[in-house]
Amino acid sequence: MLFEVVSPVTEQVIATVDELDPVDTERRIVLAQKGFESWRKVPPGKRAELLRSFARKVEESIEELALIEVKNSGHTISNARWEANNVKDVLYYYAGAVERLSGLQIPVAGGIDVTFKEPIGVVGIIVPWNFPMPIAGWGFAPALAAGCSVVLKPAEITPLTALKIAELAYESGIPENVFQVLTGSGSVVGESIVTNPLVKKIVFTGSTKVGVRIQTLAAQQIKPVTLELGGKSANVVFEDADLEKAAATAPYSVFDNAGQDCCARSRLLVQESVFDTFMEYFEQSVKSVRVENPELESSEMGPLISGSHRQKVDSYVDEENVMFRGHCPTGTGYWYPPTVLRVEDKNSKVLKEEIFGPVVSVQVFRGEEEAILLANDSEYGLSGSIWTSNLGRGIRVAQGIESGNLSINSHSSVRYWTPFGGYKRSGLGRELGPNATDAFCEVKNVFISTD
Ligand code: TAP
Repeated sequence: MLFEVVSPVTEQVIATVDELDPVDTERRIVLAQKGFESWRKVPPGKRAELLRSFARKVEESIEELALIEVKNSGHTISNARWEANNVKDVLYYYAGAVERLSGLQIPVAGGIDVTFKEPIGVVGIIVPWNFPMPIAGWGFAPALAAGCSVVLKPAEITPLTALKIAELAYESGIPENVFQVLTGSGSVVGESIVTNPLVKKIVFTGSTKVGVRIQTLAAQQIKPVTLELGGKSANVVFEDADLEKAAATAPYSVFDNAGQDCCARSRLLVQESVFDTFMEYFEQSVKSVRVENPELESSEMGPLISGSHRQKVDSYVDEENVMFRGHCPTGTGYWYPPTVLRVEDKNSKVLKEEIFGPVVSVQVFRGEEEAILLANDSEYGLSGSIWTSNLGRGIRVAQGIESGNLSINSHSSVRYWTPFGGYKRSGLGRELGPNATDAFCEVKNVFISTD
């Protein structure tokens, strides 16, 4: 069976891709197990060299990968280049980790203890449609470095860059069956991966609803899971902040990737004393966001991923609450304008649910304590920003907010050198950073008697 892939820019079919069934999936997982048995024995120096070779292949293909993503996902060309570069970067970074993977030697009574870090086995990596390249790379680069084989399932609507990356892996010399892409739906291919006993670890990025389902299924086999789930992050602006800078960058913290970003700061909290001044600056910057054909170098925001997703985003927007809007094209493409809402009801679903589109709601706070209370008034805890010129306040507020990734005077969320993940219903476990390979290793403890 084949399924069609549609471009959100042209609304045209741009590719047809294999739709695997449970039997195909099982067969590919058996091959991945064979791949694992040989890959785990590849000496560390050689494994590192193969990962560097894979990274070089990605590096040579940045433009091609970026253009595929623009067409398949509607990402702007500049973002798509960043995403392809990020895959290259994590491959180089974790190639460097291969030769540093080591256990401990522990003195104990009657002998010594040594610990070995052993690769866990076949790893299933299930990724969403919003950032197909980097999210896949954050899973497969450390997994391969640890000596695991990988079955990667992209979202059915955005499989094209994953398929290209699999080709590059093969051309770079990564042995057959060690890195495979399994295309098809989540309910069929995704669940077959999660429930297959040969798959020893799941890395899932996606909605909290599906994350709960995956954790429940994995629990039947006591299978470890890393979950990277939804978000509803706060952007907190204090009166002592550089208001112009905070307002000029705020649109990119929420409208980047058309708001289809788990780290989007979709709740803007502004201190009452500077509310009017800040909102004036913010309106100017929202209206200047260039929403246009994502292939253009000048484009800052492309369309939403699909017509049905646009309908869902729009269902959250009550015209009475709209403070102002940016511009977007009309006609072909799933366009939606950057939209700013003022919502008074703290229990409104606009403030509670992840809209996953270019929509931000604005709230007012009086002091630090209220800012923290409002920021934490969410079931999610993934990301967020704090704007202040008082570093002590910035740190106090960062300590008070329940979230896995915060930035002070910045909208940065992801740096591959540092751990990334969520509090509360935003996830379980951490990706990236120096310890990411540990999630793909078992620790074996061996006691050696000296008697
Ligand atoms: P989901 O609908 O949850 O889908 C994510 C992936 O899971 C897709 O590949 C999907 O396949 C697959 N899937 C669906 N049902 C499954 C099942 N029963 N068993 C196994 N796999 C299944 O999310 P989405 O709509 O693609 O992505 C948006 C969500 O991802 C948002 O909530 C966003 O916040 C979250 N997200 C989180 C992060 C981090 S790092 N925390 C990053 C990006 C996105 P098909 O789509 O092919 O059916």
